[in-house]
Amino acid sequence: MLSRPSALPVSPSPPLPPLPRVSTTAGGADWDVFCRIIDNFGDIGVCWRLARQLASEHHLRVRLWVDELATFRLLCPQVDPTRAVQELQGIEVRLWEKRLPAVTPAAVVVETFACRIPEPFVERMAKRSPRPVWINLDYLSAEAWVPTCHTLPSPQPQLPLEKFFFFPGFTADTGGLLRERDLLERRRQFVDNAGMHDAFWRRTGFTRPPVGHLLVSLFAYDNAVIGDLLAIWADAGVPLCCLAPLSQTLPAIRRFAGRALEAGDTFRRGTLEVRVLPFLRQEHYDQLLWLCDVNFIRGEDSFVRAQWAARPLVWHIYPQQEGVHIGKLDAFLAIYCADLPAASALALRQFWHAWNVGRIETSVWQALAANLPTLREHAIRWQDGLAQQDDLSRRLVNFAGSKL
Ligand code: TRH
Repeated sequence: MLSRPSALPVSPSPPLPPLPRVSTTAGGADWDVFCRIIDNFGDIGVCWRLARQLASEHHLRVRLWVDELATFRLLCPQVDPTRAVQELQGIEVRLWEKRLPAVTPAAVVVETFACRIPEPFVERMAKRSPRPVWINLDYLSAEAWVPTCHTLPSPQPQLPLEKFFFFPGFTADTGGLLRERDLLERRRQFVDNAGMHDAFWRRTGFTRPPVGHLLVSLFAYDNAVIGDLLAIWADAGVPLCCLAPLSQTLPAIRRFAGRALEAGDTFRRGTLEVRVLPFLRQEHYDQLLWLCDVNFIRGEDSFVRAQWAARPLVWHIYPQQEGVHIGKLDAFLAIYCADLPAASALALRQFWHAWNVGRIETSVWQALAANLPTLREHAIRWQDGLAQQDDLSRRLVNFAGSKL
């Protein structure tokens, strides 16, 4: 069971005062988006990104319900965890409490990751005229069954409502991937602008890494082989700067360093330099991915962002019972490696498996490192291919529009 943000070494916030009650805008919302933060950041990472796109690119009045504001604030420091209703970047953010206020459901209601909207709200949806379009935004997967289930309706036995299942994916016959309209242009501008790089390093409390260092970002779940990999990098004889934002990797990094490291600290051994970064706001995390030569990412949202960064990536997939996640890992490797030269595909497969099953040999890292030039070109081609497709928010708006 993965540990929640409270495990992260973040300064304890003062006890929360009672929540003020304020009424909503009379006009209500066009879209309701429900987000339950199970564990980690992916749920809110995806929902906050979607809500902003629906508002800024599709000019919709969005009401985002979140059951845990403290975690939300880590990704978006403007969030005020003491407020039950607040306006953020044109979005009405509401604390999802046990009893929801009696608001009128929006024309489109998005339940994310099967977070189960409270019954009373669903009953109000059934009484609303016209009835809302009810969509469950599901988890991302590259598995072959996804296109066959995408947009399938599921009639609700007790209520005159249908819920549609909307699956993100990598192909035209799925829901696609979240990609802000200006994302690739923002990346292009950042990558070519040394001043913006310096601003990034200053913001993280570091100077620019020495030229010639391989820059590797490290965001993963707690993983028994983190120490082994750091040791391999320390003895590799190739200068490598590992940039680790605060996450579940920190305990293993501390064990390797043999001392307590905090955000802002640097640790060196052999040819390895480890920098512990603060947990970055979402748009700054993108910049880290754009700056690095290899990105270790996890879960769902950072996995997608690393693909838009067009750099070689290593995916630590969300562990599931009975190794189900390895099937999902292989499903993605099958499409990602399809046009890769055999040697590079083998190196990538072997390293991703080693990283996810927890056994890393020096030779497996050396093979991946030797294939980085090819993997770099491939990452650019892969991103180009994905960018030819409409993004998820566009497909979701079109789908909902077809049901309204
Ligand atoms: O945090 P995650 O492990 O979330 C997981 C996954 O989404 C998984 O699929 C889901 O089942 C589980 O939650 C419930 O990984 P993910 O999806 O990459 O989300 C991390 C978010 O945190 C992403 O939006 C990027 C953001 N982030 C920052 O904003 N700043 C940072 O410094 C870092 C490291 C991440």
